[in-house]
Amino acid sequence: MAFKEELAGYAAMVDKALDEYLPSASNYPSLIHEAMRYSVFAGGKRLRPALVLASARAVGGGYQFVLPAACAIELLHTYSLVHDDLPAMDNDDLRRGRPTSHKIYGEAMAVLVGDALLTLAFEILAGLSRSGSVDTGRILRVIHEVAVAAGTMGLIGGQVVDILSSDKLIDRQVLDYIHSRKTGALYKASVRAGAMLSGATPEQLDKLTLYAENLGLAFQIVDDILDIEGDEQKLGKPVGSDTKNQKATYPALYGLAAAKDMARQAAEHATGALASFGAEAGFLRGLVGFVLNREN
Ligand code: GRG
Repeated sequence: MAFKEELAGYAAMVDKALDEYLPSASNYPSLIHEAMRYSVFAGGKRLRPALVLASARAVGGGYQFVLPAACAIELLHTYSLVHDDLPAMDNDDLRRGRPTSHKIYGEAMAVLVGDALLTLAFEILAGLSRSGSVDTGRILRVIHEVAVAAGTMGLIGGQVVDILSSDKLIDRQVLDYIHSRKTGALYKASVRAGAMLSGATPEQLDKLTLYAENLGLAFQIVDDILDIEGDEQKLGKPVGSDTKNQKATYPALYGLAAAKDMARQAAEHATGALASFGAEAGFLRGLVGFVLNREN
């Protein structure tokens, strides 16, 4: 199956399950449930849940055992975006091409939407034990893994260092720190959760971890490049002409051409990490090309 169809298939599977997990807006108090749904169903690419499902497949696991974890990680990702957009953080009016949560529902509700999505994520992860078909030890390890990825050594740590670094010249080490936490942590938790729940061997887990780290890096460098190219096109400047006065990004530190090379290299390392996997890892391989060549 072509990669894009496979991604659409994963996204459909995840959307259906998310629709079942999220309380309907008819549940009192309806405003918070409506607002949670507004952000979750706003057209995200669903890359992280696809990573959970595809990693399970890569190690011979079944989707039904990891689908809850895939949904939990997407909810956690959406929480981070809703909070990141708040006036106290990035103060963004648009996300995924639509008004941000606080623009529609107000700041207090947007804070609560994020809190509710994060809480629901862990409710769903803990609920993995209810079917009785997944080993409890594996479930606990996954809950721990996702909590660490979301916490001050992961997503939140990356956001803190990003905030503390704004308007400062930062070096490669700090830039890597920020991105490995803001982007890499959830990518890594996604593949590891899918693989761990499916009984991956330690060697498979190490390789998938290396894959996710490099995929996350490629994703972030491409994100920086897309930001610059988008801004320059809006301002009518030649693409690549304005890398000096940008906030710290890979193209700002190294120039556009070198940043593109770095993204390609990270993509090669990601693909290389999958060398010992068979055809079952086809989607994970396809995702590398998708991330490298994406336009949004
Ligand atoms: C508020 C705790 C807290 C953390 C915020 C995720 C984040 C940290 C900030 C968002 C801004 C940003 C550039 C983060 C890096 C990760 C990233 C590129 C997120 C966007 O991911 P996509 O493109 O989003 O997968 P979609 O909309 O497709 O789900």
